[in-house]
Amino acid sequence: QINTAGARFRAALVAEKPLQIIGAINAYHAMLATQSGFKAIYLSGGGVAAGSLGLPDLGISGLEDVLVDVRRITDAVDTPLLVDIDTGFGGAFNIARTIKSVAKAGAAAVHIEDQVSAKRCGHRPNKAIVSLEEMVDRVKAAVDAKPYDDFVVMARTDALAVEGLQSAIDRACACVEAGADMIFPEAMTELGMYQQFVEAVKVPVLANITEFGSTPLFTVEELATAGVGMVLYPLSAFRAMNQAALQVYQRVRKDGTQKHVVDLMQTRADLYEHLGYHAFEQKLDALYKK
Ligand code: PYR
Repeated sequence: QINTAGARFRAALVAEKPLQIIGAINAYHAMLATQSGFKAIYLSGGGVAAGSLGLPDLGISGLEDVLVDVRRITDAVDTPLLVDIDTGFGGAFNIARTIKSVAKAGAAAVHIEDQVSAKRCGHRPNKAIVSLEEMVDRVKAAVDAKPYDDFVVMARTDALAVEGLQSAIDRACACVEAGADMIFPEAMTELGMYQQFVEAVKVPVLANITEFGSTPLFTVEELATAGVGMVLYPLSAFRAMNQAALQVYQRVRKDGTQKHVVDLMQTRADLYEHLGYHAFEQKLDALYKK
């Protein structure tokens, strides 16, 4: 067992090329993802907003909201967790506090972006970004606040949609210069764009393969040819669970029974299996043996 979360994230990146990073909306999903073989997991800002708060991904949620979910996930699994910290939740000292708090809560890595604080989902229109200088200051504050060297600060740029590819690449290079460990070019529209980032930044590059967005659903094999280091699926399971939940709610309401949707459900036996329920029960029986 490698003893810091950041070191475990870096080891995963070496072990798997490109590294698949799968979104886990809560502690139980983190367990399911881990048991499915994923070597790294992700807490989406859009996911915290929608799933934990019932709010859109518009910079409404704050550090405490994210920390609650990070702690729950890292208490359940050792799988290294990448956390979306949006714009860092404020100025230099707020960013420092965010990094320290998220790392203390057990996260391995964060991504911090160059949108204005009243941010939008990366795959929606009308985004606005801060200047390159302001983004570099964010990265400097984040890197300076690292509690240990292996903690990963990833810089995300949303510039493609606002200023174009060259500006996005320039920003990424400036962030690496300022100490960013990895680069997340958001909302790419062509495979070749990733390759240009990879060649320019010389640090691992993440491709966000989110559904129903601006980026085609490139496969791991395709992204490997472009030299991408990490492939992110931020909300895939969340979208699927939402669809299943809505079907169950609507059918139970309409039919007066859940009989027609039982096939959509995880069985009690499977739930207990993935949770390790029986080990807890046996422990209890052993503790309080009569
Ligand atoms: C999100 O899922 O919220 C991202 O920013 C990728």
